Amino acid sequence: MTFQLPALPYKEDALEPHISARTMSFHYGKHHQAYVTNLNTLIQETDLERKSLEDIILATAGKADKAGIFNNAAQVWNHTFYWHSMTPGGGGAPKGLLAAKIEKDFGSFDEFAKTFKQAGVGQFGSGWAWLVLDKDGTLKVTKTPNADLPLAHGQKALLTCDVWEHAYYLDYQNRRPDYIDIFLKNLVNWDFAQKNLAS
Ligand code: MN3
Repeated sequence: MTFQLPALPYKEDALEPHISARTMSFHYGKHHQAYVTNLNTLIQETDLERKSLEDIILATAGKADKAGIFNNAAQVWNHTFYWHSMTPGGGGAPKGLLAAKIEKDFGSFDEFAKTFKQAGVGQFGSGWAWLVLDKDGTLKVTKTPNADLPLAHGQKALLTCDVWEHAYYLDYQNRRPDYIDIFLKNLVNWDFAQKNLAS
């Protein structure tokens, strides 16, 4: 099996002015593509070659001698998930079941937003901020370093924000907190998170 770069769910300039077409062109066209290309090279003629992306991630998570494969497979998954976590005209508060569950598990939407921002700002170096459904059935905010992801910890991902510098540096330079504010205010795709919760 050869993995392909999945299509973006919108045009490269669709998230402007919040995320520029220039950032999208590098982030999607160069970074995401490189993870796909590297993964295909690394699994060639191994027993992972015919497995799904999720199975490759689960088979290599936590194995030091498979770190290269894990990192590239997880980054392919993470980026596809991140593109869908945003939508033109997104942001603000969710509605319906997800809104009720956020209120129940975090106390309020504002408390969730504060915790999510803290996770993204507080991730030292590269990584990801997540809204997940944990094993005990409650919603949690987590952060993971580098390529690590909820799937490797038995959690279901509902939403993610990429906090690697390549996600925001061209548009926000060192201002990661501003990028996360904009992500929450103008970009979050709550329909996608709701769909993930229901699946
Ligand atoms: Mn990235």
